Amino acid sequence: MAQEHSREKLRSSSHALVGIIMGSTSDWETLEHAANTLRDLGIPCETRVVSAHRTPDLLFEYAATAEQRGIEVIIAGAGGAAHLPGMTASKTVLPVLGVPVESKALKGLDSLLSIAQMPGGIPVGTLAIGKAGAINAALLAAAILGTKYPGIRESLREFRREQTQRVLATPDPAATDGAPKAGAASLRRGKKRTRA
Ligand code: RP5
Repeated sequence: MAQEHSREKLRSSSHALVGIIMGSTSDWETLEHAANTLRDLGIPCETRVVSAHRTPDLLFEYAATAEQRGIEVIIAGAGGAAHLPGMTASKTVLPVLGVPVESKALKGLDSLLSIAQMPGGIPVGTLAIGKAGAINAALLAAAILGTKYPGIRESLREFRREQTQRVLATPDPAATDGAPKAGAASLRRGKKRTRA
């Protein structure tokens, strides 16, 4: 009850605790998973397109003023020559979590390396490429905020509990699907199962 109350309080707060920025509107289909995850946890966030290459002055202004505007964690997603997370980190001491967007040409490997390979002294917490990275950036932001806000820590605990329950509720996907899978069929025929 107290937990629900603090989650509600956070939800109704207009002040964003997490800033989600991305290099292009084309990154939204990835970064929206971070925004949705934060929303589900009741964590207020703001979302902006801020490009390291196309709007460098805006990037500097955003990063330099985020702390005084009350932002406590920044999630920065970009693809290709993904300089947004690193340059943002260079202008603030707030934690910056980088999400490598899956690029067309190199499937996000370029984004991943651009974000992860920071020089010592300016850290960016780099997540996985694409949707999983966006979701995990939000969960990691929640974990960081949870050290200060007990309501967020409890929301995160609840998320984990529900996730575990969902997995345990479907121990055998073949049983719920109805249709026998190739693996099951070959077992019935007495064939050896091959390792994936
Ligand atoms: C990067 O270039 C953006 O983060 C985006 O992932 C990529 C392509 O941008 P668009 O050409 O789709 O605007 O800066």
